[in-house]
Amino acid sequence: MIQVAPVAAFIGLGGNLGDARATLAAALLALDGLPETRLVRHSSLYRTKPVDAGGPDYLNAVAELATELPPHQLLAHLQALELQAGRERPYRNAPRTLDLDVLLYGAVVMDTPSLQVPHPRLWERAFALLPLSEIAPMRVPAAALAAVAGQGVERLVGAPWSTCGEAQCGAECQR
Ligand code: PH2
Ligand code: MG
Ligand code: MG
Repeated sequence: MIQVAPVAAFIGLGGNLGDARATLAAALLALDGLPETRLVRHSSLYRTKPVDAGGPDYLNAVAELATELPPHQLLAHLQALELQAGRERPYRNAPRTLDLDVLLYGAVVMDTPSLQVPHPRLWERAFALLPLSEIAPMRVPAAALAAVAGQGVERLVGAPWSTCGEAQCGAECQR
């Protein structure tokens, strides 16, 4: 039997069609249910202005997974979850019910036609960097945050948005 140590993978969640809050909350549970994978923690929910895109404001968040899935298998599962959530791709950056992006996969750097890690636009996007820095401050230099200031990203405080056990997390999800 091959033993594989789990890797910390950070997944960006986003959506701006339908009940995005409910869709993102369901996506967290679905991520926790992936094979060889556990949801470790997740960020608050953020309301964000569309970047390089039109349509309604987005809701965004970031989740940390501990996974033994290799990067491309993880990607395939994320794409299946997007489809299950009714994701359509009529044109680039079209409004969507659910977008699940691999932002970081451990310390892996890879550049393949279907998957680039770290996400190639991570460092330009406050809607990904702010929630990432909330749950993994060591992975986001202060200068990177400063570079994306003023992009119209609002952290939603108040009622818990997920049913994973811990509310505005940062703390490990208790499940
Ligand atoms: N995703 C995009 C393009 N623009 N803007 C916001 N605010 N949030 C997103 O998740 C987002 C976007 C392409 O994936
Ligand atoms: Mg995306
Ligand atoms: Mg995507």
